[in-house]
Amino acid sequence: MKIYETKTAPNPRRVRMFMAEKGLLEKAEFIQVDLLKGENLTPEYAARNPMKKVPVMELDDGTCISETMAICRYFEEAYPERPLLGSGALDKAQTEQWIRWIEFYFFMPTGMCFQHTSGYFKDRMNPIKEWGEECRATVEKFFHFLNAHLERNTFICGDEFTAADINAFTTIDFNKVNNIRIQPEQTHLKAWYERVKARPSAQV
Ligand SMILES: N[C@@H](CCC(=O)N[C@@H](CS)C(=O)NCC(=O)O)C(=O)O
Repeated sequence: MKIYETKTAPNPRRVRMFMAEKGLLEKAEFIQVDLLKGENLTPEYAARNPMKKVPVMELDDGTCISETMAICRYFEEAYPERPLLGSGALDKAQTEQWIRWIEFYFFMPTGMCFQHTSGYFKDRMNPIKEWGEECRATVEKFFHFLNAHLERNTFICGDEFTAADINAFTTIDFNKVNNIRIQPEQTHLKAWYERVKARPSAQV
């Protein structure tokens, strides 16, 4: 199996961390795609993922799956132990709810803030600084929301570490590029962040 990815990009990191938690990193060959050079924009790459994004998982028979959570879903079904997307109907629904909240209201504005304020992809999009700043405010609000939630919870979905923690943790780390960091008064968020950072999977 191959994973096409970019070591510094946040979506591939979500997949690597998910795989590390399940002890699957050895199963894949990781192939680096240079986004700045546009290696993801070639017809050859588009044949793997017409959306031209990383990560992409390519199975040995050539089947390609893109979208971070679709790749994680594959690993969850193929290697159920230990579950990272919930166990049982209610738990799975709650985990999915958090994954979607984090993806839509935290990860997306984080990416928009980066892309629209840094001009990183200005060769392929039209950055709108005001939109980037609007997204920054949304991200900062979510830091507060998570801090309040984590006052009562060890992990995002309660007692068990899940992919929701992976997604929130990698989003917080990526926010360094936006110069958004955990604030001193966000003590619950900071304590949770340190708990997740101590896991070996946080190093990959
Ligand atoms: N919804 C996709 C998003 C993938 C994505 O946006 N990847 C970024 C890197 S984190 C990318 O490939 N950007 C390259 C570009 O936009 O040209 C997922 O969840 O995997």
